[in-house]
Amino acid sequence: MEEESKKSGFMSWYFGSNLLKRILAGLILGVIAGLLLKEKILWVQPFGDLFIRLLKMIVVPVILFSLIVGTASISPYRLGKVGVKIIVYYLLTTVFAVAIGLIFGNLFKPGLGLELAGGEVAGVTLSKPSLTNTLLNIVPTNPVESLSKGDVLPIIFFALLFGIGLSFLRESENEELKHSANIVYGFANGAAEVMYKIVRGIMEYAPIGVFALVAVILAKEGSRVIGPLATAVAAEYLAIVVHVAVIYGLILKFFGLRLTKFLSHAKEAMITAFVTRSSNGTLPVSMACAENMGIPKGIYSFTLPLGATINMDGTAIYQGVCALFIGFAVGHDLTLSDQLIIILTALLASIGTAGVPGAGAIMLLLVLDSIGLPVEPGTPVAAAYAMVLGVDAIFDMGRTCINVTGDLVGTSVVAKSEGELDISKWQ
Ligand code: DAS
Repeated sequence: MEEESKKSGFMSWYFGSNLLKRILAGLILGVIAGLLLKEKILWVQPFGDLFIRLLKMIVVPVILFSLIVGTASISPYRLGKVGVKIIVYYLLTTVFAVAIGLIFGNLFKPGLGLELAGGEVAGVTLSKPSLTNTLLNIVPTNPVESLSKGDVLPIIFFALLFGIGLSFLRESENEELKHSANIVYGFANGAAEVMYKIVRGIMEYAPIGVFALVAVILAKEGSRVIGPLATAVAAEYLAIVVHVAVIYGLILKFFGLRLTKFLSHAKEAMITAFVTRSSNGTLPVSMACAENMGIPKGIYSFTLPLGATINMDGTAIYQGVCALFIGFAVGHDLTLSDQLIIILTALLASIGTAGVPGAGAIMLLLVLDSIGLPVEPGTPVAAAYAMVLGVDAIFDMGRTCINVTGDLVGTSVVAKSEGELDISKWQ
């Protein structure tokens, strides 16, 4: 198992860094081209807009199928105490994660004063939905209309209900019903895998898309955007450190476990997640780490795949920081009500985020929509989103590492609370 996990860890590292190196090269070349060529490089704008359109194209189908499969794969009868404990843990830590992301975003105020000029639609008046309406609008009156309009929050709500309903039918005593449910599940599972394949294909285009987005931003706005962007990245990583040290540290301590011992056990999964930027791809390594932590397979084989599907604390932190960055960059102050909406939508967005590279940047579109900052090509919001997208690989490495870390912390404390943790592995 150890040898297997080393191989899978190495293979993920090799292939992950390959694309990663190309994306980082696109980023650096974009900065150089933008600063040196200025308006002479603006002709590449369509290649950047194409990247944003590809991401917007895939949001709805990725969420729909990944959530249906993720929830339908949880056996309602297996949920039991372990299932309830791990889902409560996942939801609570994600809410804390968004809050910490917002705290650091408000502390650092990345993008404040940028006042991005953007395109000809800069004067668009942004409609700001109230918190009550946002909560009510989560329940779709017509799911098909929500799908066609790309209203992502109602789609998440409907997909969760559909998946839960499907999970019960898959365990039905009525053989005919059970057979039909498994056909639906098989279709949804196949469709989800097709969507992940398309996302991986879009990520292959990322080096070109990132180059174009960054070159245009720097040609238009100059080097003044580098500082605010670096501040946003710093805010995310500091929020991550606080989340690990404080939230995970206190949770582990409450269950009589040491954070330092946990990190020594989990480091391989954390490093693999960091370089591959894929929770799904890191799953085999996470399971090997869980085995070495003295957690029984009966627990981690349920909690880790579930966590890779619905628990994304790092992504939640990223959504909080970057929603604030984009608000500041376009001169749109986010009120307390806006930030409460961000906590709700970032929680749902992180549940809907697929465990593949770049998925969080796709979900940021949803969070921005929910606070009246839609990403429409040519607008200041699109320019600010392009900046974030340009360095997404750097954001993604950190957030994916924490996504996986949170899954392993939850699995450890649930095993401990069930009295099924081999404590000799923690001495
Ligand atoms: N890269 C995703 C993951 O695998 C997270 C993200 O993009 O936010 O967890």
